[in-house]
Amino acid sequence: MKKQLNVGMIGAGFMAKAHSMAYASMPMFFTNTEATPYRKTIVDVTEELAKAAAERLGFENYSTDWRSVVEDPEIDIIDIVTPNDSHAEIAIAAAKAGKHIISEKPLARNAKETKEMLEAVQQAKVRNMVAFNYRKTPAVALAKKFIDEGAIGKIMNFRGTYLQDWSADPESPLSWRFQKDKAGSGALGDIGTHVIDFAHYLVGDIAEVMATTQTWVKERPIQTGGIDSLGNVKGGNTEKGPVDVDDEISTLLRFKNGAVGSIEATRNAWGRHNFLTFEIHGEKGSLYFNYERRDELQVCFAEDGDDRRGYRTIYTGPAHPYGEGLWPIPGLGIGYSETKIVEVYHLIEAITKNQECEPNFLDGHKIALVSDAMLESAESQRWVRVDL
Ligand code: SOE
Repeated sequence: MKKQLNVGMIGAGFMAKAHSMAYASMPMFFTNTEATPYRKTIVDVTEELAKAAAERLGFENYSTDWRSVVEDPEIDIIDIVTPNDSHAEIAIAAAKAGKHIISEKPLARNAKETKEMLEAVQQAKVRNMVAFNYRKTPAVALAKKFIDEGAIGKIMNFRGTYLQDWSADPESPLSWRFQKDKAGSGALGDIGTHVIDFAHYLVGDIAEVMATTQTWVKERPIQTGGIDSLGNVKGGNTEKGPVDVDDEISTLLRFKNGAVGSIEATRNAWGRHNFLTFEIHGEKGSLYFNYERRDELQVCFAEDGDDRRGYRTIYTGPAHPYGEGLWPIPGLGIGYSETKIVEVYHLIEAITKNQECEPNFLDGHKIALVSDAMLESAESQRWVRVDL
């Protein structure tokens, strides 16, 4: 019988669904683990909501008191899927209670909070992971493998975008994602941080940034009911409230290793749904990835002859990262779920093998430092050094 690691999940929205699905499915995909996750207790704000979440997402127990779940000796892992303003408080309490932690991204609202979280997990010596799941896409991990093998040589340029359109409609409600005190920032924290994670994972630490931000829709209908409405909810509230975060950010980058690049993020790009991309140019070749075609990595190797050099497409499958657990032939295709399943697999492996999680709270903290520098640069309209 495998060891069972009990999960206490704090929050019961969109990400709770994604994480619960991954806990349930991971043992069916990755059969070689020493332990399996068990959905023990879930927390929501009212008894009725918590009970419904437990039934829907397959948890044994439910609660309205996250502190009692964090203190529960039967719980091994605290999974934080609440809005950004509560990540720090929950993670610090969980670390003090000796629990391993996975937190949704961004790790917190700013680097002051992420620093405190990092210190807490380091002091408590608990495993800690931040859920930048897109680096768990096989094609992205394949890009990392090629870079580490030197297949494209020294990197010169990283060009990353994350474009969505669910908030382009001005009637899309004022959820917590548009409020600075709850979210920390707008498109930057919500989706731009995924691209910063790609940049750090694939190229190296960002040293300096020059950014500009825009808030296109300055007020939105106040959200009624639920905690996280993405997109237009027909027949919603007519009363409006102010948006005090960025809708869009465009940034130039200088990396510590000399590479340069750019990042753009917006949730107001009509026609772009989850257009998360990178193009990386090295001295010996280039790599291109677009999550909207997530099974593919485009590669161009300079050493190919003049008459055949050009981008070609590698369709990921069993020969590529995570292929041992995912589907047995290329072409069956992966989705958002599989990135979350690989994430849980790595969390369980890190806990049982006593290894660092990737990405961990240190990575989440570095991303927060870069994000803070971007906001400072947008304010001052100058290059800002990242204080890593
Ligand atoms: C909303 O923009 C969102 O749910 C992000 O918060 C997630 O991180 C992203 O993966 C999908 O879009």
